[in-house]
Amino acid sequence: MNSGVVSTRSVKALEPGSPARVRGWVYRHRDLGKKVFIVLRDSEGILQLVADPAFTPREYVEAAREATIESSIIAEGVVARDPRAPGGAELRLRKLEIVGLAEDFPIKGGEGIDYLLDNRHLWIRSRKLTAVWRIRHTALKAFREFFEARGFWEVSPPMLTQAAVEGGATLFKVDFFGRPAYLTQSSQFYLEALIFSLEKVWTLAPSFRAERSRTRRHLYEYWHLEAEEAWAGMEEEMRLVEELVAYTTRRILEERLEELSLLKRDTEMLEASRKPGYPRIRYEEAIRRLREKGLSIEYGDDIGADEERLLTEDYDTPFFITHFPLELKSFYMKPDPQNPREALAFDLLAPEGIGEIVGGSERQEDYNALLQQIKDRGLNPEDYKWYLDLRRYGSVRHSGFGLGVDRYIMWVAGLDHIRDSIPFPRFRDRIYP
Ligand code: NSS
Repeated sequence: MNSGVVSTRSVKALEPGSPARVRGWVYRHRDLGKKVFIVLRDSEGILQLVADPAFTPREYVEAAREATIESSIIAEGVVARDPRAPGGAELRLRKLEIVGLAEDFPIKGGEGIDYLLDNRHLWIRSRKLTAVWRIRHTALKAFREFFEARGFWEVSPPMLTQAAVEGGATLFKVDFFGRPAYLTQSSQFYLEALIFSLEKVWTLAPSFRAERSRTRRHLYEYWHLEAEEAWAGMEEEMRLVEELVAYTTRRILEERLEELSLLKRDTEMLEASRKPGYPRIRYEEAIRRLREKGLSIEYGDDIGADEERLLTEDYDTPFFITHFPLELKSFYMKPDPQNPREALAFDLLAPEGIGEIVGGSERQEDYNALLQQIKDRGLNPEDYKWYLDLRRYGSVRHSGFGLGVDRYIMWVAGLDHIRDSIPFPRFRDRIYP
């Protein structure tokens, strides 16, 4: 099947004069009359191919001439050094087979965003987006390595649910055989149920939020990395989060430097985030800083995207905000015994204007207290019956968090908009491909 095909990357490691066979898609095409230059793209990169009557049989020079942009081809030739070629090497063609001749490719450069989104299924071939998918792959791999090394169990919770985790306003309703069901906002409650047997669990799954606000960091469907630990308090959970983020960032710096450079990502900024020990400030302190920066914000006000952006000016690495007023956070969080007006909750904000990438907390593990918290929020305890049950049978202190994978990728890859962190983003009020 492979029949001696090598990648564009490995061709560059071959000695000049070596024969090589490659395959991929026509990325650039230049017809100079006598000679034809093709830049071939495969999953590893690009390589210049040269068809020249001086060394290429006539029929293959013609095939090279006819190979349109995005045609799939298989080519054979001899490796030569050429400082003008991308990567310093080229392949002098002996043979070229067009596998699938492409029609006039609808993306030529310079198109508007709506046109590009309509053609997302073709746009995702771009080198820039391909670099993002490769970075994303390494992040997903690192998440799994991290949890595996720490003895966490990977579990598979459902996406169709009965009740809100993070407030009713952003629920997507589904017709479940005539009864309402919802697309999950978070797998947290199911993870909480699983800690009573597995103790430390994690999952990577989609979450859905019908967000009213259209911002460059919100998707309707996003990938959520969530973990939950029995016997752990907020402090241990924050350490786990920073170690996860530092580890993953380090892996990406080790494996994906080429992709980061193709994206023109300033990696010096990322270097600072390789190690855990990220700064921590309390909500109170965040409000004080925002006031110093000239905002008219009070204790008790929400810290939204704009405020977060201002706070990120003070740091080069991710940093935590902790101890939010209870009413700003979800009903299931545990109040701080030192100051019961504040929740044992934390957010991790990424620098460079990105803002919140992780939300986590210690959970209320006491049955009566949780029931009261549900009632205080005007929620119906009936909807949370099974969740309350978890507090009736061997309840323990426990904590967990959720990391927005797409937001994390947006930060690491230095993207302007979250839509480019994922191949087929769900982010406007219509579904593109
Ligand atoms: O709402 S969160 O802050 N927290 C939870 O859902 C908890 N139930 C998680 C847990 O403790 N198991 O969402 C967590 C993260 C948040 O920090 C963002 O990074 C991301 O999920 N998030 C989003 N990413 C992209 N688009 C949207 N709309 C979005 N909403 C949250």
